[in-house]
Amino acid sequence: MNLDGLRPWGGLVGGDPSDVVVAGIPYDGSAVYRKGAALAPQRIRQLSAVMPPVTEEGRLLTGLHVQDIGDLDVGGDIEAGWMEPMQRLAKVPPEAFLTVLGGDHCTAIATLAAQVRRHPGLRVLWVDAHPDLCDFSRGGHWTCGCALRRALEASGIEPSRVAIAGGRDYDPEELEFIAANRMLLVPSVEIARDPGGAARKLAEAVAGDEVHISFDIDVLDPAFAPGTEIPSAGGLSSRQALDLLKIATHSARLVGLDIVEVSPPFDNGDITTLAALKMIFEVWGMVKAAREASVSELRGKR
Ligand SMILES: [Mn+2]
Repeated sequence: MNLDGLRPWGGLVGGDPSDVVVAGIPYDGSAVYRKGAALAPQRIRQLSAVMPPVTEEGRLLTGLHVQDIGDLDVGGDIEAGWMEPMQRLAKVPPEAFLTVLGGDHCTAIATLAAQVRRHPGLRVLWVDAHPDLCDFSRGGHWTCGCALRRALEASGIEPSRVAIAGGRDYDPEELEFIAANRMLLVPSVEIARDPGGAARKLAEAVAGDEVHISFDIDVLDPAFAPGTEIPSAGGLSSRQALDLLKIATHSARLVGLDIVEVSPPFDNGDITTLAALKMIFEVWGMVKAAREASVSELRGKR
């Protein structure tokens, strides 16, 4: 792909203060099936140059100050290494919308622990084919199947403050944990059968609160996102995922997004990386629209 003359992030450049802060966590040591997600931050950044600074609804993103602070190192082992990147992310001013590029889903341990420090009342929308709620999975406590379970422990976020969207592959232990902790699970099949109803159910769960979206690209059907550690059939189209995010977070205050499990070595013509970028740019559009609305509301009150 010829990227000559194009600038990263659609040319949206940083400023003080920043509206958006981007960081990468190039770690895939928790992947048990296929590694490759460590290469995602670099590829996502490279291809961010092809994105126009305009949303799909024609809203301009120009004027959005995006600051990319580069990659954070967790070392060779997330169990020993999540604390350092967490502390760096926690220093990002709470007014900035945090965008983290994984890495496998265990990078969310650092991301969510930082987010709850920045936003103590945080709720999480975990968008994923898998709940990642195993205590022990595929030979370890810190493998991808345990990502959310470890993230809850590391962050102290109550399980009931997490809503899971797009699930379709479960270990029995995960369903028990979801039931025992009264977590909301809206499976892929429910989203496919009744997209509006499923999105509204999620919207009710997060309305009025600060919300972080943890977006595992494997929530998309492998037809839309083949470049991932473990493709799972029966997933969402990218269209369904975009609509779901928009409706589900409409009455919430978005404070962060992490996109994980993009695996460039298994991608096909970069369609998975470009799908991840579409999600990022549309979410930024939602953030910008919400900020502009609150500014004009303030002006109206004056
Ligand atoms: Mn996951």
